[in-house]
Amino acid sequence: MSRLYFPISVLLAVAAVVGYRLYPLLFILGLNGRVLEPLGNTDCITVPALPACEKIVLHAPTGVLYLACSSPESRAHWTPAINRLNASGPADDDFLATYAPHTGAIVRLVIEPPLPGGLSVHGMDVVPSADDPRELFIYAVNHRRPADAPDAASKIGADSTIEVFKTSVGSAVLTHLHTVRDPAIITPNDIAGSSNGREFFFTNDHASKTSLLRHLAVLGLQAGSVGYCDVHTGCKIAIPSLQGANGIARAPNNDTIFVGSALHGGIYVLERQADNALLKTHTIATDRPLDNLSVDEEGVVWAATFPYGLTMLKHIVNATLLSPASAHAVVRNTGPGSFYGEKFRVEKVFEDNGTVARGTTSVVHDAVRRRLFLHGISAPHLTVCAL
Ligand SMILES: *[C@@H]1O[C@H](CO)[C@@H](O)[C@H](O)[C@H]1NC(C)=O
Ligand SMILES: CC(=O)N[C@H]1CO[C@H](CO)[C@@H](O)[C@@H]1O
Repeated sequence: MSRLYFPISVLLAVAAVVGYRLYPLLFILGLNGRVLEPLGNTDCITVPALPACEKIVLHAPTGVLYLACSSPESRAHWTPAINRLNASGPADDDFLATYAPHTGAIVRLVIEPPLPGGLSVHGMDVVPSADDPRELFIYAVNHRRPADAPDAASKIGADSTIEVFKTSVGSAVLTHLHTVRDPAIITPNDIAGSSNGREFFFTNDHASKTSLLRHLAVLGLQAGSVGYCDVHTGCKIAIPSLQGANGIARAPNNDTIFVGSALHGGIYVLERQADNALLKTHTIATDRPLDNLSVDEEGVVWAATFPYGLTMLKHIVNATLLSPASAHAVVRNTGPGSFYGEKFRVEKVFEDNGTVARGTTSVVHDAVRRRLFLHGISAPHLTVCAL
């Protein structure tokens, strides 16, 4: 009896542990029986001249959008965040651009002087200068292909840097100021810049560029982090061990930083300390994994969310696959619930099966002009919706 009892209890324990690890996996992959509910997707236009823009940032005073774009073909070969490391894939023709929604004008920004190692974009931030708000600092992740050993890219990963540019409102020229390369910049994903053109926080989506453990991140065996850099004094890890660290955005107070988890869902709320370390004060729960974050003029956090994570992963390498998209708004709760610890309220504001907005990784809200912009790492077009 007890001899039989022992293996059964062991089996039950193993099943419980596997189940505990597996449920989040089903949730991440969107295999937990979620049904799509189209929302906010009827009054939209698409802009196919701007494909594969992983990150979009609104210049709130003018309503102009800044975009970090590529091509779906290039993303299929070279997307270090998901281990696509074929450095001899299509030549990198990544670019930064602006889009003026009121005229439809698109401008490809010219980098001066050109970057010797080329540009392979991912996350980005655009911040008006504290000295003169008509001047803008642009901070962009650059996943350079390794220059000395392009054949070894799949083993050593990308030679990732963060580039700092200066431009002015309405200008088509980006003046290159700094290339920041540092051991703390491991697998940079997204950036929250500052108004001095010198300091920024960024997420590392993993803890190594290439390794077996990376592939087991989904089981919690490898986490990302947030780093901090000052172009004069260097970089450091501001907070280690954040599962699925992905999009990063700064609250209007500048000291609260939000980081989205592309793995287990949820938004980490971090507070900046005097030494630029970050302290986690909250985690806002969400019902699905999420990606890039932005904060609008009213302090509402907007998140690109993934109804079906697995379809999303397949879509990055096969852009024609309809990957459904959703967006959520996170509002600071000032009602009675806040007293009991519900500091934030999460509301779904957009959902679509992938025809209007496909594989969305970045969502931006223009609170003044009531527009919602959606774009995705391998999406065929920008989507602009009236809200
Ligand atoms: C996608 O959803 C729209 C309604 O939002 C519907 O008209 C269309 O048929 C759907 N397409 C697919 C491929 O499911
Ligand atoms: C900055 C940025 O765009 N980050 C993420 C957006 O979404 C894609 C898809 O998951 C991620 O790979 C990016 O790292």
